[in-house]
Amino acid sequence: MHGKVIKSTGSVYTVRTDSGEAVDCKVKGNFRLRGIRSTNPVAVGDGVTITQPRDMQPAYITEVDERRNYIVRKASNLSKQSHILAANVDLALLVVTLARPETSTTFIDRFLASAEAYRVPVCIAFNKVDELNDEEAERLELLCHIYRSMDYQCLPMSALNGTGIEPLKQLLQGQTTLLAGHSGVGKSTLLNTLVPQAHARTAQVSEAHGTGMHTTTYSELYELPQGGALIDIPGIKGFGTFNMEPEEVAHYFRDIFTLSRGCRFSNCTHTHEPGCAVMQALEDLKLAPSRYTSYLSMLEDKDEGKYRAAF
Ligand SMILES: Nc1nc2c(ncn2[C@@H]2O[C@H](COP(=O)(O)OP(=O)(O)OP(=O)(O)O)[C@@H](O)[C@H]2O)c(=O)[nH]1
Ligand SMILES: [Mg+2]
Ligand SMILES: [Zn+2]
Repeated sequence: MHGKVIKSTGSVYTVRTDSGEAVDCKVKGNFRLRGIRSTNPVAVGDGVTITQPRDMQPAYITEVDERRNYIVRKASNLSKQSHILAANVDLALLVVTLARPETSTTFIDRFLASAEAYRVPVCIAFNKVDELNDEEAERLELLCHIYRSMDYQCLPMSALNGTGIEPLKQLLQGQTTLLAGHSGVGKSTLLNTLVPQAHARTAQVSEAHGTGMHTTTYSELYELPQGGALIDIPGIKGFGTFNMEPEEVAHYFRDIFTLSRGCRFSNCTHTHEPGCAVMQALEDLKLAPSRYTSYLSMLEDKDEGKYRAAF
């Protein structure tokens, strides 16, 4: 039987078969996909073949279709393994908040670079705009300017008062979209706004630390009423890089990549070389310092061969 994975708890995968039935499946311990070292061999969004024995035995996933794309993060600090967040997505909606919790530009930039590497388009949703003070509102303007100038769509929004929800609905129509971001930024709240029957659990961020409570603990795909689907996942702490050569990192920073055409050396790493157009742009205030900092943090990751959270 063939179907699509619509929910993953890490050990049990719910598959919606092509005939519309939901079947809980397991994966055999020795199941591995060629070329991907990941902690989860199967992810929400995967097309799969399953066998369903008759005698009350659990159903098993026996094969995973080739993926159109997928998006990964490192499984944990210091881990060399990756964790596949979702497969076969049309769009990643990176939900960020400037405060409570704070999403750092390093996190945003690492996510963007990783998505670029895996060819997943990203829209940045700046949620909780109803809560911003004047200083934070100014920062929002600045960040939207930075990311729009490299052609990333930015949507200021509030899942609570409805700001930006209409344009978001239009953007999501007919697409399979991954909701990504830190714990507590409002991913499940947005899901509930767009798919009222989802009834996903949400929880207030911690008063003491201003951080999320890791409320969503599994990944699940929900059909949108207007066509398309949303994949809600647990909050992401940090974002590492994989299998990237130092020269390659710059390819996934759109602004730095464009500037690098002006560098004297084609293998310039933009760290110390003479005639570096990227460092010149930084000096001339034509490149956002936060972008350069994020770029360096990804390069460093590479040098040390291990993951280092920047927050
Ligand atoms: N003020 C304000 N609060 C919001 C908004 N969106 C969500 N929240 C609140 O933020 C808190 C966290 O929301 P969740 O939807 O649980 O966050 P999440 O991203 O799903 O978090 P995890 O499941 O832990 O990854 C809840 O108390 C929501 O009510 C918003 O636009 N404005
Ligand atoms: Mg959630
Ligand atoms: Zn350079």
